[in-house]
Formats: sequence, C-alpha cells, structure tokens
Amino acid sequence: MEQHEERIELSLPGGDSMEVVAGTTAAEVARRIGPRLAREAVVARYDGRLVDLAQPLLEGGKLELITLDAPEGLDVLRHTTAHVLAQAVLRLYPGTKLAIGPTIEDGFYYDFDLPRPIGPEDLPAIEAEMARIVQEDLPIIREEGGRQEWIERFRAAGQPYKVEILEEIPEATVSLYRQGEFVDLCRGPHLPSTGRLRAFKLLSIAGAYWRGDEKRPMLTRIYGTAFKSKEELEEHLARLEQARKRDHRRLGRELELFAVSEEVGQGLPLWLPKGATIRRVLERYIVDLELQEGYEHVYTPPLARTELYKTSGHWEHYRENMYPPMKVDDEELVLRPMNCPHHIMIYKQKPHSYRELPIRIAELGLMHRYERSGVLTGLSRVRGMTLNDAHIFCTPEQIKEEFLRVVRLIQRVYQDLGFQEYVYTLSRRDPENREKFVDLPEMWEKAERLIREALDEIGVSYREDIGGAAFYGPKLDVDVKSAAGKFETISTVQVDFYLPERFGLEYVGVDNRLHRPVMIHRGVISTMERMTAFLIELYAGAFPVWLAPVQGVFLPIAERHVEYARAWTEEGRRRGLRLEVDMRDEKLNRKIREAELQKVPFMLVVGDREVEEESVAVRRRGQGDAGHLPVRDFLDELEKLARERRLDLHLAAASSPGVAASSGVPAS
Ligand code: TSB
Ligand code: ZN
Repeated sequence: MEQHEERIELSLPGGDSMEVVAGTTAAEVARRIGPRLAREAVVARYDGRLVDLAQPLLEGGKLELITLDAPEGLDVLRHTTAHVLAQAVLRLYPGTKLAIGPTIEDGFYYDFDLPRPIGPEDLPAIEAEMARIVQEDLPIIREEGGRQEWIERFRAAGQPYKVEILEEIPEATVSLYRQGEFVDLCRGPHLPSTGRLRAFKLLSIAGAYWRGDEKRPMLTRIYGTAFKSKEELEEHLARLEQARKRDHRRLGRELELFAVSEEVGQGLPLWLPKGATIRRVLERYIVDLELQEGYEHVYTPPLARTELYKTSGHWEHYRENMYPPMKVDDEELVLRPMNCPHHIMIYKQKPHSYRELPIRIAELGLMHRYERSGVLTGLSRVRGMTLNDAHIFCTPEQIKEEFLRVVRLIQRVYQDLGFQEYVYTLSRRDPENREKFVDLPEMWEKAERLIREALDEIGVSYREDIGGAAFYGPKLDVDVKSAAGKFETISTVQVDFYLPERFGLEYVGVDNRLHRPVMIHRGVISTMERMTAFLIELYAGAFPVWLAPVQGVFLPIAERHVEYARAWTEEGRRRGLRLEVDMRDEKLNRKIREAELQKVPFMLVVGDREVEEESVAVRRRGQGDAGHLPVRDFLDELEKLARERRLDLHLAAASSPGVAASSGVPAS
C-alpha cells in the first residue's frame, strides 16, 4: 500500500502560501524560498510564537522567517551569545555554577558562581574561548526532558541554581538546549549553530546577588553584547564610549563636584564646593520662581515620630523604603522618607477658609530613603536627598487649574535648563497590589480622570506606567534619559485625596460648612541630587554660564600680571560672577589645556598689553580665540549671559574691533 504523506499549508508574509509535507522544518521552508533567506534566517515566528528553525512544522498556519534585521532576531542572537559565554566560562573555569543569562536592552548578561574571583582582565581570554566555540560551529539542539530527571542531573553536575530554578517550574517537562558538551535549561529559541555568531563583545563585570537578594550568594555578572555585523558592533561601542564620557560619576570626580566616602556611608554623597555651587544656583533659581508663583517656603526637621507615619499610611505602605526607627527619651523617631506629613502639620496649625486656598507649602526638604545598595548610583539614586518639594492644599474645583500651573512651571524650568527630550508618564496603581497602593478604587479613578482631563486640555501626550503610582495616588511623572540610556523621573505631580482624609484636613467652604481639601504633591527640580546628576550628563560637564561653578578663569602670562587678574576677579565677585585666577607658575598652554579640561566657559588671558589697555584676551571653551575686550565690557557680557540663562557662549561685544579707553582698575 502506498503511504500518504500529510500535507499542510503555510501562509507566508505578503500573502504568499506554501504547501509542504507535515514535519518540514522552518529552515527547509527558508531554503525553498531562496538562498539568501536560507543564509540569513535565524528563527521563525510560527502562529505568533518564536521557534527554532529546526522545529518540525506539524500543522498548517502562519510562518514568518526572521533575520537579524528584526529586533526579535537580534534578541535571539544575543541569547545564544549568552549561552556561548556560559560554555566558554565552564571550559575555562571548571566547577563554575551557572545562574541565569537573559538578554537585556542592547545586550545580555550571564551570572556565574565562579570557583575563583575574576576581573575585567580575564574577559579577553573568555572572548577568545567564545571565538573557538564559534569556530567549532556546534549545532544547537533543543531537547525536551522530564523536570524531575533534570533536577537529578543538574544536582549531580553540581549546578544548584539550575536545580532551584527547576524546582519552581510547575510543568512536568522542560526544554533544554545543547551545543557540544554544554547544556542549559532554556525556553529558547536559539540560532541553529554557534557558527552563526558574527560580532560580539564582553563589556564589563560586576557583582550581583542571586535573585537580587542580599542574603543570597554574591555572583559574578558578565555583561556583553552582540550585533549582526562588526560595523554595527563598532558603532555601538563608540556610543558606549560617548556615554562613559558623560557619566556623572566620572565627571563628578574629575570636575570635583561631589564625592562618595565609605566612612560617611553608602548613598550619602558629599557636595564639594563646585558641585555645591551648581546646587545653590538651582536652589535660588527655583525658590525665586516659586515665590513668583505664590508658594510659601517653610523649614521642617528631617525626622519625626513614627506615629506620624502610621497616621499617614507610610508605615503601612512605604516602610520598606524607610530607615529603621530610633529611640530617644520616650519618643520613637524615624528619618522621614517624604516631607508631606510635616507640611500637613503646618496646614493644621490653624483653621482655614476657602478664601485662603490654594495654600502652597514649599520646602527644599531633606529626606532619607532606604534604597538597596545594588541600585545606588552616584548622585542620581541616593539614600539621603533634598527634594524641591511642595504640597498644594486646594478645593476640589481648584485641582485642575493648580495641576496645570505646575505642569507649566515644569515646562518653563526645562526650557531654562535646556532640556530638549523628555516624556510624560501617567504612573498608575497596580490594582492587584494592595500592599503598595491604598485600596480605594473610586478614589484612584477620580484622581486619574482629573489628571487625564488636565493633560488633554493642554494637549500633552503621555505614556502609562501601571504600578508606578505613589501609594496615596496617581502621578504625572516627567522622565528624561540618562547618558546610559535609562529613563529617570525628574518632575512629578501627584493628586492625592487620601492623606487629607487620614489627617482629617478641613477648610470652611462658601456654605460655612467644613470641607476636605485635596493635596497636590509636586517636585519640579526633583531632588537636588538627581537633577545635578542629570545636568552633568546632559552637558557632559560643560555647563552654560548661569550654572557653571567657575564662569571664567584669568590666566596671567607672568607673575607681574597676577595682581591685575586678582583685582578684576574681586570686581566680578561683587557683581555675583564666579571668577578664578590660575596663579600657578605654568606655561600658558598648559593652563589653557587644564581650563578646557575643567570645562570653564571663558579663559581670560592677561599680559602686558591687557594690563595696559585694561582688557582681556578672551578664549571660549572648545572654540578658542574670541578676541580682545575691555575687561569691564567682558564682565557686563558675562553678567548678561548668566542673567538671561543663555545656553550658548556668544559674546555680542567681542566682535567690536579695537579697545575703548577705559575707566581704571577697580578699587579693592
Ligand atoms: C513630590 N511626596 C512626594 C513629593 O511631595 C514624593 O516624595 N514623591 S516621589 O516619591 O515621587 O519623589 C519625588 C522625586 O524624588 C522623584 O520624582 C525623583 O525625581 C526623586 N527621587 C526619588 N527617589 C530618589 C533617590 N533615591 N535618589 C534621588 N532622587 C530620588
Ligand atoms: Zn508629598
């Protein structure tokens, strides 16, 4: 009897279809379509699911072959590269225990428990072993296996982390991927063979706790990336190098802006004089703007009795982020993680009528949050921080207008600071998570609706983040991208019906009855820490004049010109300018080079001619010679650049030729 082979119909992208014998692989389909696709396909999407090219297709359906030009293809490439990394590490360091090796944005990592510590200097040898595995062109084969059986096998192979992962998988069968002597527990899919890797690089090495839990072992995490071609890899590495140059931790050290000291404690940065100058400029700027906007500034202590946070709900919903309490006399005190309860106590100092509302209480408030040591980052994520905070107490009718005023204030500030790219995010609660968010569905809906209406009114588009809300209410966050490409929240505006309830806040309405006010929590400049970190990266340390810690440095050519430079520095200081004199006995070129490295906007060279003419020879940062100027004119211009918060270094008067007779060295 003749046996009939079952045939299935595959629909391909672009409306084509193909009839094949059931059991044909995706790789075979690619070959039939053409040699190019056969060469370039790395995985397939089969009825919406990504599968290996070697997977037999048993039923008819949609089939799409995916190359490295698609993000999914690139992701599979990186995942396979992670396996090759693990195989290389096992070859070089027998006895290594494997944890997990996922892909991440732009790359992958793998966590290892190594028999001996390794460092960045070991990465080239691992890369070389990886290259050998690529050379060997090992086929990558998927296997299905019994969970219980593989628990035993991994246990026998001394792979406790794999055993732990398997023990938590509910299914009875699991999938594994084998390449040569190496086998890893994995959902897949993967490239068909190790020879398909073309361009990869190991980037760095770091410590990471197993499951992110500081009570579990510290593992070694190796980061890497892979691309379709050498050229694309090179481009990516160049971008990383650019990001590294902007990294605020590195610039913070080089430009002497801030320091982190082990003796002081993790996440508790020290502001050095130059960093403190940037911060002071920002603080004065925002406080002045807030005064114009009708805010009232207060000072409140950075700690309070634990009871206060029990009333507010922080103790119930936010305790994980709080430092533990301390006992003093018969009071139990805790460092505050937020300033709201203190401002509420200020509101409660006296009765209020609707006529006084909105009341806008503002403070540069010092707060402390317990952040896991693994997430602490320079100034951008710290444990001790000062927030440009305010709480607006208003009537329900005033919410929208007050909310929009804050959004407009944020837009104004971003313009002054030179922010070009930022995104709005509506951070909502996760209704499943009753621990982190108060469980009052109607309240959340009302607050979210108000925020959406306000945003629609001014035509601001926004993305949404489920689970990003504060425990007491939804918020509009404004996020920027750090040099490393990570989104970080700078500004926040939050609508809160909850805390007024908890504290029983009241005002007397038009009807002479008592009503409950609503609170808007808002931060515009963010914490001084995070804002400064972001500004350092945005400007790569080359701040505009109004923010620069040193706006101009005098470079006397010889000892006899120092006095002149000093006198004018003092005059500048009296005008509120930040000038310095480089008094070292060094060659002019060297002084210029160092001032450039310190990214000082203006270098003011002074020699015999300048002393005689009462002028300066101006150099602009990164642009060289900007001509001669009477020194007074230069100071006027510098004042103007700072006052107008200009982002460029353009001197209007510098083009004027010749030097006018001037008016004498200032008295000091
Ligand atoms: C705006 N109660 C409100 C306040 O009234 C509040 O504290 N909101 S917050 O929790 O979202 O924090 C405000 C801002 O502080 C955040 O938007 C973020 O920009 C900044 N911030 C939060 N945590 C840190 C941290 N660990 N390091 C630096 N800045 C932080
Ligand atoms: Zn608040």
